Order: sequence, then structure tokens, then C-alpha cells
Amino acid sequence: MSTLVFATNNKHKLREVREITGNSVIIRSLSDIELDAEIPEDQETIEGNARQKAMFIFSKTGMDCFADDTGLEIAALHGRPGVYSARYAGEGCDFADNIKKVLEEMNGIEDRRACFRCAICLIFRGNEYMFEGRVNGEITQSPSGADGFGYDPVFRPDNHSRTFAEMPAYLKNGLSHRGRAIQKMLRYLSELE
Ligand code: ITT
Repeated sequence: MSTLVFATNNKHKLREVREITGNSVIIRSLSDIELDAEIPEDQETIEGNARQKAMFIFSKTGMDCFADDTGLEIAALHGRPGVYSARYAGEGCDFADNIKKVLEEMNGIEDRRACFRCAICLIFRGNEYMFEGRVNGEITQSPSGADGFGYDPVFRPDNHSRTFAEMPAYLKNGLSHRGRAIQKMLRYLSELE
């Protein structure tokens, strides 16, 4: 079974990825390997950021690892917040600030189509691989639900009546951008082994 370091400082992503991978790989967090690092992510695309984060941890440790970069892309906002999803409302902002800014910008806009895109960069045995996952949906009029994280309370996936934050974790993970990208990575790893 492969052991992979997950290059993230986001504890919500870590929990989700462990739920998605189950017993198929061993996921080690940065704290598991006692690496306290501010990981750079200043690229202009989510693929670029995923690669930058994974390469940073690989260059420090030489261990098999992967990183996830995710963006919420809203059609009426020309793809924003996109690659700026984490700090959309400014430095030091929290999830609630970001949601408030998105809802303000979407005020009065009828076209509420949006998608989450997740890019995963895997560095395995010194080679680099990229996997993508995407889920389409819409931005709700107000936040709803207490599960998940980030923009989950205002994102309702297509063909569902609940936001991601109103769903149990297994349901979100079964159809989410991250769930899809991680499943692709797991399939690839199982072919390599
Ligand atoms: P790392 O780079 O350390 O992994 P991060 O929080 O900076 O963590 P990203 O840049 O990939 O991660 O994510 C940008 C933001 O997008 C994140 O802070 C959340 O607000 C949001 N986000 C990411 N995944 C999400 C999800 O599954 N549901 C809702 N919002 C999400």
C-alpha cells in the first residue's frame, strides 16, 4: 500500500481526503511528518498552485506526496473567486467573510451557475501527475447548513436540493470535485502498483 504525504495546511481537506481514500492508501499529514511549513501558492492557475505546493514538499522531503488546489468559479463573476478562493475577501479573512463577499456580488443576479474545480498534483516515485475533478451547481441566495467548510453553505450541486454543507460527508465526497479528483488518483495508483 502506498504512503503519501498530503501537502496541505487545511485540516478540512485532510479530513475529507482521509474519508475518501479509506484504507486504500496511507495519508500522512504535514504534522505527522513534523514539517511546519508555510507552503507557497502564488501561481495564476489552480493547476500551477497544486504543482507548486506538491513540488515544495517533495523538494523538502523527497517523499511521495500530493497537493490539492481548489477554486469556486462563478459564471456571472467571470470565473471569480477561482484561484483567489482562499483569500477572496482579503488577507486574514475567514470563510464567513468570503461567503459574504460572494453573496454581495451575486445580489440581484439571476444566473447563479457555478462550479468547484479541484486540481491534484501527485509526485510519485519522482514523476509528476495531474488529476482534475469538477462539480457543477449554483450559488444559493443565502448560506445553509453547518457541515463541510469554505463555500459549502452557498453551493448547491446540480440535481440536489441541499447545499454541500447540508449533506452528510459521504454524500458530498461521493460527488464533489475533490472526491472525483482523488478517485482518479487512486485508480492511477492502483494501475501503477
Ligand atoms: P492548502 O493550500 O493548504 O491546501 P487552502 O485553504 O489554501 O489550503 P485552496 O487554496 O485549495 O486551499 O482552497 C481555496 C479555498 O477554497 C479554501 O480556503 C476554501 O475556502 C475553498 N474550498 C476549497 N475546497 C472546498 C470545498 O470542498 N468546499 C467548499 N469550499 C472549498
